[in-house]
Amino acid sequence: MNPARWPLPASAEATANIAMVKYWGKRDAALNLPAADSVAVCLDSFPTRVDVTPCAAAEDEVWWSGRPVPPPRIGRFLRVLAILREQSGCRSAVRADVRSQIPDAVGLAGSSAAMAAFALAASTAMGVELSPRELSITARLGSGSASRSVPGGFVRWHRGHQEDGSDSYAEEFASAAHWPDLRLLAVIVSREPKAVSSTVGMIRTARTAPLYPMFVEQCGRLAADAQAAIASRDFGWLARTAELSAQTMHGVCLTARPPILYVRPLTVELVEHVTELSRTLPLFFTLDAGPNPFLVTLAPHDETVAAEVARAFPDVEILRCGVGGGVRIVA
Ligand code: 2P0
Repeated sequence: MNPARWPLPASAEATANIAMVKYWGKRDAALNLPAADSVAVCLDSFPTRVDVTPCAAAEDEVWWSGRPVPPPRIGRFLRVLAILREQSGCRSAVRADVRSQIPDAVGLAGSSAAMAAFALAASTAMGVELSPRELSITARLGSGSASRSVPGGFVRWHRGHQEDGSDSYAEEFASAAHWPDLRLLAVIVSREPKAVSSTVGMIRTARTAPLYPMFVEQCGRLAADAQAAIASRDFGWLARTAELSAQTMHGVCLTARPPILYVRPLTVELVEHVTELSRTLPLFFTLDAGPNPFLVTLAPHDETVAAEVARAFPDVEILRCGVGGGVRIVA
């Protein structure tokens, strides 16, 4: 390799992924190694694009929706660039431009898509060829959940056991085509940025919540259940597993000190309404580190679910997605 050739311009796209079994807590904060396995579904819509270009400035630059990413957030991107530089020998600065179609900071996992696309665009720009597993690991170093936006489809992120994180990566266990009827609806009840970031929230929970060991203990079992439920397309089994994972994550957050409460009154009303609807429709909810639930259903019921939710909550916005994704280079 001739380092002087690099960097070259490169662009990549990825979509967010929504966990059915949640990642909440790290066994190593510096390497973003999770305390337990998690299982997620990658979305087919609302991609995030990252363009990496050579930069005349002395230092690397990262821009998000036309604005420079400030510290400490830029540190995640610089960490990934530092690892790639070790492998490429490329010393010149780069500029990365992130353009997300997901509303920013509303807890819809936009950072997972951005970091996955960034890892592919930056590694390509620097001439570093990574296997899918290595790319997932590189994205993980920027943000844990980004490891799951690399493969696409239905994915499991392995906790791994090595101290260096070399066995902690996400892989697809079923393609998007395996369950084409699965539909996800993001219900936006609030666009306020969350008060406690996921990174801070999970560290505080692990340190202070008395119920946290119970949460971690059940993750492995729930991940196995979710994977088996998806493999057999057993909607009811997936619904029970995913709701239990989300409920216990939020329950454990409540027992942290000071308590972490991501839901808002409207979230609670929505969850109650969805629970009522689920008596007659294939439907369940999941909740990430924010007030906006994701609803999961099967086509053709997504029309009915969206209409019922819009009727009961006329002010919420609903984004509809299927399963897809997988990071890719784009022109
Ligand atoms: C998940 N979340 O499994 C869980 C559920 C939020 C709630 O993964 O510190 O932004 O960058 O590794 O990846 C969000 O965590 O945290 C997340 P870092 P990340 O989807």
